Amino acid sequence: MFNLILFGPPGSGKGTQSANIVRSYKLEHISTGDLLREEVSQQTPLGVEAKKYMDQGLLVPDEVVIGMISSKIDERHGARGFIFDGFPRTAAQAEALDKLVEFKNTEITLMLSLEVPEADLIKRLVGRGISSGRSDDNEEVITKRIKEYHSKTTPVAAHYNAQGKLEHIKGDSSIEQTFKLLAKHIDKYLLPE
Ligand code: B4P
Repeated sequence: MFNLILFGPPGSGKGTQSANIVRSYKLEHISTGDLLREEVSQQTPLGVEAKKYMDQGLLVPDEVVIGMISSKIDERHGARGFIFDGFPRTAAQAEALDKLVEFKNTEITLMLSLEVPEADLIKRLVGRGISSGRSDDNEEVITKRIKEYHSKTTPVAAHYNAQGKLEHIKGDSSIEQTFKLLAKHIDKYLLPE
């Protein structure tokens, strides 16, 4: 199995590039952001709880997110591999993911980290906020999300770097160009279908 973590700050293009990767490599896509937004829109108890954090630009508590991921992996057994988009976002989530995949007799193959300057991130997310109406895409909340990323999420890259699995990708060129850079790394393990 090929299991990829697509990593990077808010607005770095994880969701955008996941769609391209899934199309080419037929991996199962697990996006904690999408799963949480789905829970919020359906007003489930989990969604009502998660919304309080998301609207403030804060991370949703680890136990909520980890439980959600575990059941999604189980639902899609027999997959060629997974792309984890927006997960793990804390050291505790990374440890939980390593255990989950080990339990399923597989492991994380690779982490690709999208690097984009902060000014570009803010510009992209403000733009997305205008077109999508997402409640966490206004300048005040975006600044908090980037702060949260630096304090809680960047240690996750060190975790996979220590395992020799981290690659940095320049993510500030066009969507097509960025995909080509990502594909170069994925092709070492898996060919497009
Ligand atoms: P996410 O849904 O993961 O979203 P994101 O980080 O904002 O965006 P992403 O990097 O996917 O950017 P995108 O491709 O859309 O998280 C939302 C919230 O959910 C978090 O703040 C948190 O509260 C919660 N959450 C999620 N996972 C969690 C976890 N594991 N633990 C705890 N809480 C969690 O791109 C952004 C914009 O840029 C788009 O408009 C796109 O069109 C544009 N764009 C992309 N690539 C571009 C390029 N190359 N050039 C120009 N524009 C580009």
